[in-house]
Amino acid sequence: MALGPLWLGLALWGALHTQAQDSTPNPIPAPPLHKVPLQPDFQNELFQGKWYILGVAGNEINEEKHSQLKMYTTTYELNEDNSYNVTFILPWNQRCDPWGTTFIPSFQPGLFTLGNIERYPGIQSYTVRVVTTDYNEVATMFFMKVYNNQEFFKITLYGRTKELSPELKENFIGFAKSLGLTDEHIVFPVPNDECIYK
Ligand code: DBH
Ligand code: DBH
Repeated sequence: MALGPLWLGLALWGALHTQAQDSTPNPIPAPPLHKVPLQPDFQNELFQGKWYILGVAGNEINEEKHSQLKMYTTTYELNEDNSYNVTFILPWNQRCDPWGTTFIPSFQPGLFTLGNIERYPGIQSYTVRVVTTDYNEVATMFFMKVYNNQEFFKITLYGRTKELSPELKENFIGFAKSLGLTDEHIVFPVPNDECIYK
């Protein structure tokens, strides 16, 4: 049934967040948006395809809890109306759970909101910003959501391959810190071969 993976994904997503909420009663405040660049002249067609999630940092990310986070992939496919279908396969508990969502273009290229937001209980707003990308090697993304009146943000380092140079990782750490995040909020998912789209 088509709804199956989605609901499963949502349930897992919810579980992750409920867990995270407990540990972050006073999250680091979300940065003012002027500290978060936007990729100039964003080319939505070139951005399509598969990306590996090579780094994650955010005010809900906790090194202790997420240090074993497995690398996963996310795939962007452009629809005719310029929204993206975004699909993931999350490696959870020895299973690979596929799920997906839609990013709807917002008022500038490279800015998106989450489609069907009413399906995500407690999420009041969700925005996505392509911070920087060269399309064929690396991208940095910024996600911000308002959940039960609290602001949560995260940045992700995407790579077209499973490895990036140490320099690119250092840049990512530097960017995370410029947004007020500290080392314990930055994780580099563990490479693995499970659940990776071929
Ligand atoms: O790309 C991502 O990592 C991502 C995008 C949208 C994500 O982890 C998510 C929603 O939960
Ligand atoms: O997509 C997400 O799951 C997400 C987005 C922004 C998240 O988990 C977060 C901030 O902590």
